[in-house]
Amino acid sequence: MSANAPTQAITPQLRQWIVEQAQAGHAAEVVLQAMRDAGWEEDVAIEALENTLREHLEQNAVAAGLPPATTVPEPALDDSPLYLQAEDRRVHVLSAQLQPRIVVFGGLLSDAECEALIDLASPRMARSRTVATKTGGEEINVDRTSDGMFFQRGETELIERIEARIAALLRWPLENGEGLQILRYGPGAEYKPHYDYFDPAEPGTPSILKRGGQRVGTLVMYLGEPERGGGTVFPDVHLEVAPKRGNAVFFSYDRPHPSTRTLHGGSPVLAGEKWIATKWLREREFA
Ligand code: PD2
Ligand code: ZN
Repeated sequence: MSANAPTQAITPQLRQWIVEQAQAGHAAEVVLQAMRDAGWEEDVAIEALENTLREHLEQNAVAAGLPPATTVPEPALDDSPLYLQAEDRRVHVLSAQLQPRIVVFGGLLSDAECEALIDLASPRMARSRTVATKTGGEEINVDRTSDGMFFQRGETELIERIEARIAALLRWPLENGEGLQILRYGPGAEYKPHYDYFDPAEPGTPSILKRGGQRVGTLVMYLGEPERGGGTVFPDVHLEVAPKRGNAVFFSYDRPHPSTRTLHGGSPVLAGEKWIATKWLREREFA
């Protein structure tokens, strides 16, 4: 747009026209070309299209009874970079998909960092507990046969460094992260498919949400490779991520609802031991 061109206004009539075009099944490219032909600046037209359709979908979702969408962590992938500089480390972008948002990173952690985390956690491992959504307390969960522990946020210099790296990579405040959770899966151990957000229908959820609000994203970092098995699976999209040491899988969910298609699990370890560190990200400061 030239400096002194009048800003083109996105009127209610234009929004309605855009929604009608989408409902009639016209592709975004076709609608965009029609707007260009009518004299709309390209960047204004794209923004109007994107915003209008996003708002329209959100209105439909809420009208259909879904919880409202919220802002989620998001790495800077707009111009398809092969690497992202995350504070002190250059991280590889190995794969990215939009819906659901799932990104696989390579080399987020060094081998030495993975080993150090395992060594720090080992003496403190106990059979995994998950938040008991019925009461807001903790419980042993039969769906998770791994052992685990939580670090405090910033507990050691190493953890502080990794947390700062994650905050930069995912562009999400460090303070909104839960403490790192370490899990160890031996042969046969698994984590059955589940959602990481707290189910709004469970009676314990309101008390959990007082501290930091909903979970909106998960980063699973692989610290120790099993020999076979132990991939992270996303059944709704038929994806399995290999648990390669130093790599990580990130996914986000903008509302606590299965429509996010973020059902995921840790498949059974078939041989060897799998170690992971999970960073769950909340909407607000997790104090
Ligand atoms: O170990 C995994 O791959 C896994 C699978 C599902 C981890 C988590 N969820 C988690 O930590 O939330
Ligand atoms: Zn999970």
